[in-house]
Amino acid sequence: MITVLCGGVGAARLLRVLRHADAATQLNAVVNVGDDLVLHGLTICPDLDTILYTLAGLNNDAAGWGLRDESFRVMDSLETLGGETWFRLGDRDLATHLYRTHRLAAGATKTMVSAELTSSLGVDVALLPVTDDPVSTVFQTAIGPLTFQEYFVRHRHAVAVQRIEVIGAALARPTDAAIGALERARRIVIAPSNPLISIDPLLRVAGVRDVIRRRRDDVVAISPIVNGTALKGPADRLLAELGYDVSCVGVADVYGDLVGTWIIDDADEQHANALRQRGHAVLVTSTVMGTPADDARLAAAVLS
Ligand code: FO1
Repeated sequence: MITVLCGGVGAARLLRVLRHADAATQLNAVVNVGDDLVLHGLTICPDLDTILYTLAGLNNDAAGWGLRDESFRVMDSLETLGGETWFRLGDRDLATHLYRTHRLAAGATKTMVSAELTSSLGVDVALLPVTDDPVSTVFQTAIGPLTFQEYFVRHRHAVAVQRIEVIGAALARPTDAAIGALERARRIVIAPSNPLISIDPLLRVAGVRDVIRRRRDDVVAISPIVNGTALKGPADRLLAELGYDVSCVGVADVYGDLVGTWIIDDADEQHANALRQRGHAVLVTSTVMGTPADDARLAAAVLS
């Protein structure tokens, strides 16, 4: 059993690579829910849905979110009515939000709904929200507080961030399923998601860091920063804005003493000693996913 701490796109791609490399191992995804939002009265869980769609083979790989072969007729009609369309909800994607919202209104938890959705779409990875309690990532910026999607989508993350808060995290409790997945896994993997806006919000849920720290020797993290840049999204700029080194070493400083082994890219070989001096083991390999050979190499590094 392997448990992966997940944000959105980077985690979804890693899970797809691991699933393809080893069909036998039970894979658990403990997923951030700080991106979640209620819009048009619908509860939307972007990180859970990105992983669900990617593992179901239904995702729009180029966009990094939503479904392939999608249409936006509802959004176009909503635009005509003068409704809110800055957060693009595809016609088929809406079915997921309608289903989840209906089930939550009936008293189901996000954990239960995630299990129903993975079952309906034939996904054999356990999709586990880190908590079923309300948490919300908020960015304190030069133009005032922004919710995650206001920052990421509405303002295209083109605004400087002074601080990141996760409202509700101190009162939130990790689910029993998430704790069980973290305690029973032979290995815990921190996916190459955005360390500050996807993984750290997940770690701030009360009790999660303690569970992971106890398992430090079995915790492996893949750096999302390669050669000073993020493969996707604003992770590199955010690290700089919040005073971290824009490298795998800066990411190691975000996670601190949770990580036993860092897997870094060949391009970052020169940082290996700094990581070892921080008490981490280091494995240098090709960490950029994309070709079958690279995917197999990364999977072998994570699984071995
Ligand atoms: N990202 C965008 O940049 N623009 C969008 O209009 C957008 C809509 C959207 C709808 C559903 C969903 O699950 C994700 C969506 N995303 C969109 C991505 C979203 O911002 C994610 O939170 C990020 O990918 C970070 O995980």
